[in-house]
Amino acid sequence: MSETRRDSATKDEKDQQLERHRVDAAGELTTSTGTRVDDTDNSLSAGGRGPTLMEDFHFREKLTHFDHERIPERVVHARGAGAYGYFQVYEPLSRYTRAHFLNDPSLRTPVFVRFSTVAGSRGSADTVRDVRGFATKFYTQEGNYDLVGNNIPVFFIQDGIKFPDFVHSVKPEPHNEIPQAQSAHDTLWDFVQLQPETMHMMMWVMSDRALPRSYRMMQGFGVHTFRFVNANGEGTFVKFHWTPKLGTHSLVWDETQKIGGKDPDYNRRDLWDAIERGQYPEWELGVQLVPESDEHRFDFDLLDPTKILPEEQVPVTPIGRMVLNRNPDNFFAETEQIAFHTANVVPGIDFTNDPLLQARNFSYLDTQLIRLGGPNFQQLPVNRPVADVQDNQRDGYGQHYVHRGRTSYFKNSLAGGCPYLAGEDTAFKHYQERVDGQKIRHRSDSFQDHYTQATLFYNSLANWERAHISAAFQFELGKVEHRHVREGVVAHLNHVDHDLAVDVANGIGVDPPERAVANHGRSSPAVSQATFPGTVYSRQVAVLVADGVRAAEVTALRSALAEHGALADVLGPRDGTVRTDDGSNFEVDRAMSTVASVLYDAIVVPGGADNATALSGDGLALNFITEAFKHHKPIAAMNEGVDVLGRAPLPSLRLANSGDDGVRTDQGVITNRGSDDQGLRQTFIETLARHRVWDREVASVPA
Ligand code: HDE
Repeated sequence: MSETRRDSATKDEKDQQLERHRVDAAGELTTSTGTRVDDTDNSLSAGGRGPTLMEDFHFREKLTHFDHERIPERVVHARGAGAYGYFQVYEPLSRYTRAHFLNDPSLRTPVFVRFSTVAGSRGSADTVRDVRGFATKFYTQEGNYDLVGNNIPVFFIQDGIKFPDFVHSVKPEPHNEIPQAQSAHDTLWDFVQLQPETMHMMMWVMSDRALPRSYRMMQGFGVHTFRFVNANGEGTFVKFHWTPKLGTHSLVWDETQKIGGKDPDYNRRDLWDAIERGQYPEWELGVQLVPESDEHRFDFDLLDPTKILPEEQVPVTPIGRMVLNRNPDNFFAETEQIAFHTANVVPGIDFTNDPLLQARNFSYLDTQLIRLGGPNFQQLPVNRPVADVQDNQRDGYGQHYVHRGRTSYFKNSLAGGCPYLAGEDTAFKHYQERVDGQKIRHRSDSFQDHYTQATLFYNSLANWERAHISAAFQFELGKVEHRHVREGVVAHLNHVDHDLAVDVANGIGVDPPERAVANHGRSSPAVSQATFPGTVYSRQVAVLVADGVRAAEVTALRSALAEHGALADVLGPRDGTVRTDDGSNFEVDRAMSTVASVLYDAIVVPGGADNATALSGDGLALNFITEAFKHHKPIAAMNEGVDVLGRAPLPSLRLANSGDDGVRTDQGVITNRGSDDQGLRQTFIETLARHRVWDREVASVPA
């Protein structure tokens, strides 16, 4: 059955609940109390040129409401985008957890997911270097469960009491509020150099993980070790992993910065468009399970959120699948007002003593009280559980329920004892962990190793991934004004990997350090993005055309891509049509000047003699090709189109020559002259599926 947005047959419980709150524009204009309004353009005044009268209640209401339209943005994760969908478990997990939604494979639990950047304001660009939030609200029949994760499996700090310090350091600096949504500034790196527990996370943030190609192409992690609890009250440690069906893929740094200007909504738009097209993003949920008895089996502390549990030690078991298939109707009402809280749990899922998680369990509720203006934010449509709510909470700003009766206390006899206490089988039961200790302010010794896993991460990466990390450190530290801060970070890097530290030091003009420790040589290949499978599904290809294009080549390419779910945008010198080589008209999708190479995954130049001549003299078209090459994107050219590549400032490549009949591929540049169009299309699609051509030599390309 197709999963269309408004097909009532497929409406899940959450969608049906929201339906009661949806409002469509219709009928006559009114005030907010329903009085009909026949003029909303002219305020009531004493004469045509006289003062506005207080009596104009419509004017006052309109302006007053407008004046109050903004709420505080989230203190972190202010910029985001979200969508609805469902989660379905594969097999019952009763051995580990009693959570109902993880035990009934026939059940589709409605979800809302909000993706976000962390440091930037609500209006900042999507493609900045940053961690991405990946927060999922499961509207389960036992209440809302929030899995509030990130796309990086570790965190900057170990104890939540450091969170304000960390966030103050990464946010724009307080004296001039510069820079927006950037980590490349003195205060962040000063924090880092004085807080070595950040080093593992900083390696991830300097990696390509911080530049996702799409929200649909990033992993998600619960970060903390949580606890599953089964019906017998037995606990199992659990780490959550979301794995995207499309693979995990990133942009390149230069590209992200250009997209920031060309389309600051790049990731938001991508998510929205994919869902509108019916190309629903999908993730598999996996878990790493550790028996309680193995708590101390590892050379790091399971409670330390700056550590991963390497997949090679404890494999990830897939347990279910999530599909996002419906865009919100209203950004503010839904995506902005959704309120996540790590302490929103259901029976069968519990916390551990991870000190970061413990702090979060305080902070998220607290933050919603100020952000959403009072204690009734759970009544906002997007936040309402589909499970029945029977609390004795009353009153407060924006109370929406009309509670009837005389009682709002427990115990009562006047309302027949309702609501009464839940039974053993339905109530949340806190895991009965034995705790005893002295009250101390002291970080456990088991939290003190800050470098081993930073090195492990670095060792696990492909050469191109490592090169990106080094370049990122050089860029970021190159913006830092204080020399001692640069030196401090290099000193920590020297404990991660000496060669990396030397490379970075040389790039930022500080003295390369002496070798401090030997690299332990261990790795965890699962963390490398080079290991992720790819697909062309939903990839965007730009086809550059001008008058004289051989339209048959474009049409054949477009249908070959469509067969695999990829999209071709035909870009012309102007909107409308171009003439083809046989004199007919061919419709273009967009004018080349309204988009940019950075918004596409690959570029194709079709043949046609006049087409090639026109594109060869078009600086914009040549810029598309040059930038795409610089950003490691597949490029294909057919017949005369091959000549256009020769006009772009690329390194010398083995391109198809006239008289050749066959496909040539050199560094992901695929060309043919002659009849083997199908071979070209196939090679192009295979190359596109690999996302980028990382072994390409791009240093000399001026873009
Ligand atoms: Fe958050 N975090 N956080 N965080 N966080 C918030 O809650 C906080 C942490 C994460 O799309 C805030 O509603 C503290 C880790 C996401 O609405 C706030 C600490 C992880 C989102 C808050 C952390 C996250 C938030 C701001 C350290 C990954 C966006 C607005 C103890 C596992 C949720 C809000 C959304 C948002 C506090 C650390 C992820 C202030 C105190 C670790 C995805 O409550």
